[in-house]
Amino acid sequence: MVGDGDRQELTRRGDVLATRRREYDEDDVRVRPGKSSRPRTRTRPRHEDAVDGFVIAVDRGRYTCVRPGDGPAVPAVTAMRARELGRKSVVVGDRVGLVGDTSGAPGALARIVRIAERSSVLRRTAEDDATTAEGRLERVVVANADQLVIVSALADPPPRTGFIDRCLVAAYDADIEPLLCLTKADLAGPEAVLGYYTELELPYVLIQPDADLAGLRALLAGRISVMVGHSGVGKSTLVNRLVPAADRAVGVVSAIGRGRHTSTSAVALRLPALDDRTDDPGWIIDTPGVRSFGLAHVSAESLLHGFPDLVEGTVDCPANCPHTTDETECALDAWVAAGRADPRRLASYRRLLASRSGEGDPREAERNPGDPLAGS
Ligand SMILES: Nc1nc2c(ncn2[C@@H]2O[C@H](COP(=O)(O)OP(=O)(O)OP(=O)(O)O)[C@@H](O)[C@H]2O)c(=O)[nH]1
Ligand SMILES: [Mg+2]
Repeated sequence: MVGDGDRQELTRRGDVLATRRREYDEDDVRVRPGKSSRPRTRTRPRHEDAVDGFVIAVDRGRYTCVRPGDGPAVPAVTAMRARELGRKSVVVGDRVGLVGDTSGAPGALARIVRIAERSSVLRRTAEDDATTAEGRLERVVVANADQLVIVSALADPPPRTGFIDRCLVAAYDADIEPLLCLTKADLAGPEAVLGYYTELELPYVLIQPDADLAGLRALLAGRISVMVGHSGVGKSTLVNRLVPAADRAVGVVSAIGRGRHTSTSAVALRLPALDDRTDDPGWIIDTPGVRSFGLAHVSAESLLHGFPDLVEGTVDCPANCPHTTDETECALDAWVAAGRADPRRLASYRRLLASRSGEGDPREAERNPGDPLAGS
Protein backbone atom coordinates (compact mmCIF):
# COMPACT_ATOMS: atom_id res chain seq x y z
CA MET A 1 0.00 0.00 0.00
CA VAL A 2 1.20 3.49 -0.71
CA GLY A 3 1.08 5.76 2.36
CA ASP A 4 0.55 9.51 2.20
CA GLY A 5 4.23 10.23 2.58
CA ASP A 6 5.07 7.79 -0.19
CA ARG A 7 2.38 9.24 -2.39
CA GLN A 8 3.82 12.73 -1.97
CA GLU A 9 7.23 11.39 -2.84
CA LEU A 10 5.82 9.67 -5.93
CA THR A 11 4.01 12.82 -7.01
CA ARG A 12 7.10 14.89 -6.51
CA ARG A 13 9.16 12.50 -8.58
CA GLY A 14 6.44 12.46 -11.20
CA ASP A 15 6.64 16.24 -11.42
CA VAL A 16 10.39 16.18 -11.87
CA LEU A 17 10.06 13.59 -14.62
CA ALA A 18 7.36 15.58 -16.36
CA THR A 19 9.48 18.72 -16.25
CA ARG A 20 12.47 16.91 -17.70
CA ARG A 21 10.37 15.46 -20.46
CA ARG A 22 9.20 18.91 -21.50
CA GLU A 23 12.76 20.23 -21.53
CA TYR A 24 13.86 17.39 -23.75
CA ASP A 25 11.10 18.21 -26.23
CA GLU A 26 12.63 21.51 -27.13
CA ASP A 27 15.21 20.53 -29.75
CA ASP A 28 15.79 17.74 -32.18
CA VAL A 29 19.54 17.99 -31.88
CA ARG A 30 20.93 19.34 -28.69
CA VAL A 31 23.45 18.79 -26.01
CA ARG A 32 21.73 17.94 -22.76
CA PRO A 33 22.00 20.73 -20.23
CA GLY A 34 24.21 20.20 -17.22
CA LYS A 35 22.94 20.25 -13.65
CA SER A 36 22.17 23.97 -13.79
CA SER A 37 19.71 23.81 -16.67
CA ARG A 38 18.37 26.97 -18.19
CA PRO A 39 15.05 28.30 -16.93
CA ARG A 40 12.10 27.28 -19.06
CA THR A 41 11.18 29.58 -21.91
CA ARG A 42 8.57 32.24 -21.28
CA THR A 43 5.01 31.66 -22.34
CA ARG A 44 4.55 33.08 -25.82
CA PRO A 45 1.59 35.13 -26.91
CA ARG A 46 -1.11 32.96 -28.44
CA HIS A 47 -2.17 33.35 -32.03
CA GLU A 48 -5.91 33.00 -31.83
CA ASP A 49 -6.24 32.81 -35.62
CA ALA A 50 -3.73 29.97 -36.07
CA VAL A 51 -4.98 26.93 -37.97
CA ASP A 52 -3.99 23.37 -37.14
CA GLY A 53 -1.33 21.62 -39.19
CA PHE A 54 0.40 18.23 -39.14
CA VAL A 55 4.05 18.23 -40.21
CA ILE A 56 4.72 15.60 -42.89
CA ALA A 57 8.20 16.62 -44.08
CA VAL A 58 11.09 18.84 -43.06
CA ASP A 59 13.67 20.07 -45.54
CA ARG A 60 16.26 22.80 -45.00
CA GLY A 61 14.11 25.02 -42.81
CA ARG A 62 10.91 24.44 -44.77
CA TYR A 63 8.12 22.43 -43.20
CA THR A 64 5.45 20.71 -45.26
CA CYS A 65 2.17 20.56 -43.35
CA VAL A 66 -1.29 19.27 -44.05
CA ARG A 67 -4.44 20.25 -42.26
CA PRO A 68 -6.23 17.47 -40.41
CA GLY A 69 -9.42 16.60 -42.23
CA ASP A 70 -8.14 17.78 -45.60
CA GLY A 71 -8.22 15.05 -48.23
CA PRO A 72 -5.18 14.04 -50.29
CA ALA A 73 -6.25 16.34 -53.11
CA VAL A 74 -5.85 19.53 -51.02
CA PRO A 75 -2.38 21.05 -51.56
CA ALA A 76 0.02 20.90 -48.61
CA VAL A 77 1.07 24.09 -46.86
CA THR A 78 4.73 25.11 -46.86
CA ALA A 79 5.77 26.89 -43.67
CA MET A 80 8.76 28.28 -41.87
CA ARG A 81 9.30 28.45 -38.17
CA ALA A 82 8.30 31.70 -36.49
CA ARG A 83 11.18 33.30 -34.64
CA GLU A 84 9.17 33.26 -31.44
CA LEU A 85 9.51 29.47 -31.23
CA GLY A 86 13.07 30.13 -30.11
CA ARG A 87 15.21 27.00 -30.15
CA LYS A 88 12.23 24.68 -30.17
CA SER A 89 12.56 22.32 -33.07
CA VAL A 90 9.76 21.08 -35.27
CA VAL A 91 9.88 17.47 -36.44
CA VAL A 92 7.80 15.20 -38.64
CA GLY A 93 4.66 14.18 -36.78
CA ASP A 94 4.37 17.46 -34.89
CA ARG A 95 0.96 19.08 -34.62
CA VAL A 96 1.44 22.78 -35.09
CA GLY A 97 -0.40 26.09 -35.26
CA LEU A 98 -0.03 27.93 -38.60
CA VAL A 99 -0.55 31.60 -39.44
CA GLY A 100 0.04 33.67 -42.58
CA ASP A 101 -0.61 32.34 -46.06
CA THR A 102 -1.94 28.84 -45.44
CA SER A 103 -3.50 28.56 -48.91
CA GLY A 104 -0.94 26.05 -50.18
CA ALA A 105 -0.73 28.05 -53.42
CA PRO A 106 2.63 27.92 -55.26
CA GLY A 107 5.12 30.21 -53.52
CA ALA A 108 2.90 30.74 -50.46
CA LEU A 109 4.70 30.56 -47.13
CA ALA A 110 3.01 30.18 -43.74
CA ARG A 111 4.56 30.42 -40.29
CA ILE A 112 4.53 27.84 -37.51
CA VAL A 113 3.77 29.69 -34.30
CA ARG A 114 2.91 26.82 -31.98
CA ILE A 115 3.86 23.22 -31.36
CA ALA A 116 1.25 21.14 -29.58
CA GLU A 117 2.26 18.97 -26.68
CA ARG A 118 3.59 15.68 -28.07
CA SER A 119 1.90 12.39 -27.17
CA SER A 120 5.18 10.57 -27.83
CA VAL A 121 8.72 11.46 -28.76
CA LEU A 122 10.97 8.90 -30.43
CA ARG A 123 14.59 9.79 -29.76
CA ARG A 124 17.92 8.31 -30.48
CA THR A 125 21.38 9.29 -29.44
CA ALA A 126 24.49 9.30 -31.59
CA GLU A 127 26.17 6.99 -29.06
CA ASP A 128 25.31 5.07 -25.93
CA ASP A 129 27.73 6.61 -23.50
CA ALA A 130 26.18 9.72 -21.94
CA THR A 131 29.58 10.87 -20.65
CA THR A 132 30.79 11.70 -24.18
CA ALA A 133 29.75 14.70 -26.29
CA GLU A 134 28.42 12.35 -28.98
CA GLY A 135 26.46 10.46 -26.34
CA ARG A 136 24.76 13.65 -25.25
CA LEU A 137 23.78 14.57 -28.79
CA GLU A 138 20.15 13.65 -28.84
CA ARG A 139 17.96 13.52 -31.91
CA VAL A 140 14.20 13.47 -32.01
CA VAL A 141 13.31 11.10 -34.82
CA VAL A 142 9.58 11.83 -34.92
CA ALA A 143 6.82 13.12 -32.67
CA ASN A 144 3.38 11.69 -31.92
CA ALA A 145 3.97 8.21 -33.36
CA ASP A 146 1.76 5.43 -31.92
CA GLN A 147 3.64 2.52 -33.41
CA LEU A 148 7.31 1.78 -34.09
CA VAL A 149 7.68 -0.51 -37.08
CA ILE A 150 11.09 -2.11 -36.64
CA VAL A 151 12.09 -3.13 -40.14
CA SER A 152 14.69 -5.87 -40.45
CA ALA A 153 15.57 -7.82 -43.58
CA LEU A 154 15.88 -11.58 -43.19
CA ALA A 155 18.87 -11.43 -45.56
CA ASP A 156 20.83 -8.83 -47.51
CA PRO A 157 21.53 -7.18 -45.09
CA PRO A 158 21.28 -9.96 -42.47
CA PRO A 159 19.06 -9.44 -39.41
CA ARG A 160 20.66 -8.06 -36.26
CA THR A 161 18.81 -8.83 -33.06
CA GLY A 162 21.05 -6.42 -31.16
CA PHE A 163 19.62 -3.62 -33.29
CA ILE A 164 16.05 -4.87 -32.86
CA ASP A 165 16.60 -5.02 -29.08
CA ARG A 166 17.74 -1.40 -29.10
CA CYS A 167 14.65 -0.36 -31.03
CA LEU A 168 12.47 -2.21 -28.54
CA VAL A 169 14.09 -0.33 -25.67
CA ALA A 170 13.49 2.97 -27.48
CA ALA A 171 9.86 2.01 -28.19
CA TYR A 172 9.03 1.02 -24.62
CA ASP A 173 10.87 4.10 -23.32
CA ALA A 174 8.84 6.39 -25.58
CA ASP A 175 5.59 4.53 -24.92
CA ILE A 176 5.21 3.57 -28.57
CA GLU A 177 3.99 0.08 -29.48
CA PRO A 178 6.53 -2.01 -31.37
CA LEU A 179 5.78 -4.05 -34.50
CA LEU A 180 8.51 -6.24 -35.97
CA CYS A 181 8.47 -6.15 -39.76
CA LEU A 182 10.66 -8.83 -41.35
CA THR A 183 11.30 -8.06 -45.01
CA LYS A 184 12.88 -10.08 -47.83
CA ALA A 185 11.14 -13.24 -46.63
CA ASP A 186 11.71 -14.50 -50.17
CA LEU A 187 15.45 -14.70 -49.42
CA ALA A 188 15.50 -16.40 -45.98
CA GLY A 189 13.18 -17.84 -43.35
CA PRO A 190 12.18 -16.01 -40.15
CA GLU A 191 12.74 -18.94 -37.73
CA ALA A 192 16.04 -17.76 -36.23
CA VAL A 193 14.78 -14.23 -35.50
CA LEU A 194 11.37 -15.34 -34.26
CA GLY A 195 12.98 -18.01 -32.07
CA TYR A 196 14.97 -15.31 -30.33
CA TYR A 197 11.78 -13.44 -29.42
CA THR A 198 9.66 -16.45 -28.42
CA GLU A 199 9.08 -15.25 -24.84
CA LEU A 200 8.13 -11.75 -25.90
CA GLU A 201 4.84 -12.11 -27.80
CA LEU A 202 6.15 -9.42 -30.10
CA PRO A 203 3.71 -8.73 -32.95
CA TYR A 204 5.34 -9.29 -36.33
CA VAL A 205 4.64 -9.35 -40.05
CA LEU A 206 6.53 -11.11 -42.84
CA ILE A 207 6.99 -9.23 -46.10
CA GLN A 208 7.94 -10.60 -49.47
CA PRO A 209 7.81 -8.88 -52.83
CA ASP A 210 4.45 -10.04 -54.14
CA ALA A 211 2.64 -11.14 -51.02
CA ASP A 212 -0.56 -9.46 -49.91
CA LEU A 213 -0.18 -6.54 -47.47
CA ALA A 214 -3.69 -6.72 -45.98
CA GLY A 215 -2.41 -7.95 -42.60
CA LEU A 216 0.05 -5.08 -42.33
CA ARG A 217 -2.51 -2.53 -43.52
CA ALA A 218 -4.88 -3.64 -40.77
CA LEU A 219 -2.13 -3.13 -38.17
CA LEU A 220 -1.39 0.35 -39.51
CA ALA A 221 -5.00 1.52 -39.72
CA GLY A 222 -5.95 4.49 -37.58
CA ARG A 223 -2.45 5.07 -36.23
CA ILE A 224 0.72 6.98 -36.91
CA SER A 225 3.45 4.42 -37.53
CA VAL A 226 7.14 5.17 -37.96
CA MET A 227 9.53 2.78 -39.67
CA VAL A 228 13.10 2.43 -38.48
CA GLY A 229 15.81 0.10 -39.73
CA HIS A 230 19.25 -0.18 -41.24
CA SER A 231 19.85 1.14 -44.72
CA GLY A 232 18.79 -1.28 -47.44
CA VAL A 233 16.28 -3.34 -45.46
CA GLY A 234 13.44 -2.25 -47.73
CA LYS A 235 11.61 0.52 -45.85
CA SER A 236 11.02 2.70 -48.89
CA THR A 237 10.19 -0.31 -51.06
CA LEU A 238 7.47 -1.19 -48.58
CA VAL A 239 6.19 2.38 -48.37
CA ASN A 240 5.91 2.47 -52.16
CA ARG A 241 3.81 -0.66 -52.06
CA LEU A 242 1.60 0.65 -49.26
CA VAL A 243 1.21 4.11 -50.81
CA PRO A 244 1.45 3.75 -54.59
CA ALA A 245 1.66 7.52 -55.07
CA ALA A 246 4.57 7.83 -52.63
CA ASP A 247 7.37 7.51 -55.19
CA ARG A 248 10.08 7.08 -52.55
CA ALA A 249 13.56 6.49 -53.94
CA VAL A 250 14.77 2.91 -53.56
CA GLY A 251 18.44 2.03 -53.44
CA VAL A 252 20.75 -0.93 -53.85
CA VAL A 253 22.07 -2.67 -50.77
CA SER A 254 25.59 -1.58 -49.90
CA ALA A 255 27.88 -3.01 -47.22
CA ILE A 256 26.01 -2.65 -43.96
CA GLY A 257 26.77 0.51 -42.05
CA ARG A 258 28.59 2.00 -45.01
CA GLY A 259 27.84 3.51 -48.36
CA ARG A 260 24.91 5.54 -49.55
CA HIS A 261 21.73 5.84 -47.58
CA THR A 262 19.00 6.23 -50.15
CA SER A 263 16.42 8.11 -48.06
CA THR A 264 17.81 11.24 -46.45
CA SER A 265 14.92 12.61 -44.42
CA ALA A 266 11.77 11.42 -42.70
CA VAL A 267 8.49 11.77 -44.58
CA ALA A 268 4.97 10.99 -43.39
CA LEU A 269 2.58 9.53 -45.97
CA ARG A 270 -1.14 9.16 -45.74
CA LEU A 271 -2.15 5.52 -46.21
CA PRO A 272 -4.87 4.90 -48.80
CA ALA A 273 -8.33 4.11 -47.52
CA LEU A 274 -9.03 0.43 -46.98
CA ASP A 275 -11.57 -1.08 -49.37
CA ASP A 276 -14.17 -2.09 -46.84
CA ARG A 277 -13.66 0.67 -44.29
CA THR A 278 -14.33 4.37 -44.05
CA ASP A 279 -12.32 5.13 -40.90
CA ASP A 280 -8.82 6.64 -40.81
CA PRO A 281 -6.35 4.34 -42.63
CA GLY A 282 -3.46 5.95 -40.75
CA TRP A 283 -0.08 7.44 -41.57
CA ILE A 284 3.25 5.77 -42.25
CA ILE A 285 6.55 7.59 -41.74
CA ASP A 286 9.54 6.48 -43.82
CA THR A 287 12.88 7.38 -42.24
CA PRO A 288 16.47 7.25 -43.48
CA GLY A 289 18.41 4.10 -42.57
CA VAL A 290 20.33 4.37 -39.32
CA ARG A 291 23.68 2.79 -38.54
CA SER A 292 22.97 2.43 -34.88
CA PHE A 293 20.28 3.32 -32.41
CA GLY A 294 22.15 4.94 -29.52
CA LEU A 295 20.42 4.82 -26.16
CA ALA A 296 22.37 7.23 -23.97
CA HIS A 297 19.11 9.06 -23.22
CA VAL A 298 17.51 5.97 -21.66
CA SER A 299 18.14 5.41 -17.96
CA ALA A 300 19.62 2.08 -16.82
CA GLU A 301 16.29 1.32 -15.16
CA SER A 302 14.29 1.99 -18.34
CA LEU A 303 16.69 -0.14 -20.33
CA LEU A 304 15.29 -3.19 -18.56
CA HIS A 305 11.78 -2.32 -19.78
CA GLY A 306 12.94 -3.20 -23.28
CA PHE A 307 13.43 -6.74 -21.96
CA PRO A 308 10.03 -7.66 -20.49
CA ASP A 309 11.10 -11.33 -20.55
CA LEU A 310 13.81 -10.50 -17.98
CA VAL A 311 11.92 -8.08 -15.71
CA GLU A 312 10.36 -10.73 -13.49
CA GLY A 313 13.75 -12.40 -13.11
CA THR A 314 15.12 -9.34 -11.29
CA VAL A 315 12.67 -9.71 -8.39
CA ASP A 316 15.18 -11.81 -6.46
CA CYS A 317 18.11 -9.49 -7.12
CA PRO A 318 19.75 -7.70 -4.19
CA ALA A 319 18.79 -4.02 -3.75
CA ASN A 320 20.36 -1.77 -6.40
CA CYS A 321 21.65 -4.75 -8.35
CA PRO A 322 23.34 -3.41 -11.50
CA HIS A 323 22.52 -6.70 -13.36
CA THR A 324 25.98 -6.66 -14.93
CA THR A 325 28.04 -9.78 -15.63
CA ASP A 326 30.39 -9.14 -12.70
CA GLU A 327 27.51 -8.92 -10.18
CA THR A 328 27.62 -12.44 -8.73
CA GLU A 329 24.35 -12.00 -6.80
CA CYS A 330 22.33 -10.96 -9.88
CA ALA A 331 19.31 -13.26 -10.09
CA LEU A 332 19.12 -13.03 -13.88
CA ASP A 333 21.72 -15.78 -14.32
CA ALA A 334 19.54 -18.23 -12.36
CA TRP A 335 16.44 -17.01 -14.26
CA VAL A 336 18.05 -17.87 -17.58
CA ALA A 337 19.58 -21.11 -16.25
CA ALA A 338 16.05 -22.19 -15.24
CA GLY A 339 14.96 -21.70 -18.84
CA ARG A 340 12.69 -18.73 -18.08
CA ALA A 341 14.32 -16.52 -20.73
CA ASP A 342 16.71 -16.94 -23.65
CA PRO A 343 20.36 -16.56 -22.54
CA ARG A 344 21.01 -14.52 -25.70
CA ARG A 345 18.53 -11.91 -24.49
CA LEU A 346 20.39 -11.59 -21.19
CA ALA A 347 23.66 -11.30 -23.10
CA SER A 348 22.10 -8.59 -25.27
CA TYR A 349 20.82 -6.67 -22.23
CA ARG A 350 24.25 -6.84 -20.62
CA ARG A 351 25.97 -5.68 -23.80
CA LEU A 352 23.70 -2.62 -23.74
CA LEU A 353 24.52 -1.98 -20.07
CA ALA A 354 28.24 -2.27 -20.81
CA SER A 355 27.96 -0.06 -23.87
CA ARG A 356 26.20 2.65 -21.89
CA SER A 357 29.04 2.79 -19.42
CA GLY A 358 31.49 3.22 -22.28
CA GLU A 359 32.89 -0.30 -22.33
CA GLY A 360 33.57 -1.14 -25.93
CA ASP A 361 31.47 -1.01 -29.06
CA PRO A 362 28.66 -3.55 -29.21
CA ARG A 363 28.24 -2.94 -32.92
CA GLU A 364 31.26 -5.15 -33.60
CA ALA A 365 29.80 -8.52 -34.41
CA GLU A 366 33.16 -10.04 -33.43
CA ARG A 367 32.24 -9.43 -29.82
CA ASN A 368 29.56 -12.08 -30.19
CA PRO A 369 31.39 -14.83 -32.06
CA GLY A 370 28.90 -17.51 -30.96
CA ASP A 371 25.84 -15.65 -32.18
CA PRO A 372 25.80 -14.41 -35.77
CA LEU A 373 22.47 -12.60 -35.22
CA ALA A 374 23.56 -10.56 -32.25
CA GLY A 375 25.15 -7.49 -33.87
CA SER A 376 23.49 -4.13 -33.72
N1 LIG B 1 14.53 -9.77 -52.50
C1 LIG B 1 13.95 -8.70 -51.96
N2 LIG B 1 14.50 -7.47 -52.13
C2 LIG B 1 13.90 -6.43 -51.56
C3 LIG B 1 12.71 -6.55 -50.78
N3 LIG B 1 12.36 -5.32 -50.30
C4 LIG B 1 13.30 -4.47 -50.79
N4 LIG B 1 14.22 -5.10 -51.53
C5 LIG B 1 15.40 -4.49 -52.21
O1 LIG B 1 16.28 -3.95 -51.23
C6 LIG B 1 16.95 -2.78 -51.75
C7 LIG B 1 16.89 -1.63 -50.74
O2 LIG B 1 15.54 -1.19 -50.59
P1 LIG B 1 15.12 0.26 -50.03
O3 LIG B 1 13.63 0.22 -50.00
O4 LIG B 1 15.78 1.36 -50.76
O5 LIG B 1 15.71 0.20 -48.54
P2 LIG B 1 15.58 1.33 -47.39
O6 LIG B 1 15.38 0.57 -46.12
O7 LIG B 1 14.58 2.34 -47.74
O8 LIG B 1 17.06 1.97 -47.40
P3 LIG B 1 17.50 3.46 -46.89
O9 LIG B 1 16.61 4.46 -47.53
O10 LIG B 1 18.92 3.57 -47.35
O11 LIG B 1 17.39 3.44 -45.40
C8 LIG B 1 16.28 -2.49 -53.09
O12 LIG B 1 17.14 -2.97 -54.12
C9 LIG B 1 14.99 -3.29 -53.06
O13 LIG B 1 14.59 -3.70 -54.33
C10 LIG B 1 12.14 -7.87 -50.62
O14 LIG B 1 11.10 -8.10 -49.94
N5 LIG B 1 12.81 -8.90 -51.23
MG1 LIG C 1 14.69 4.42 -47.91
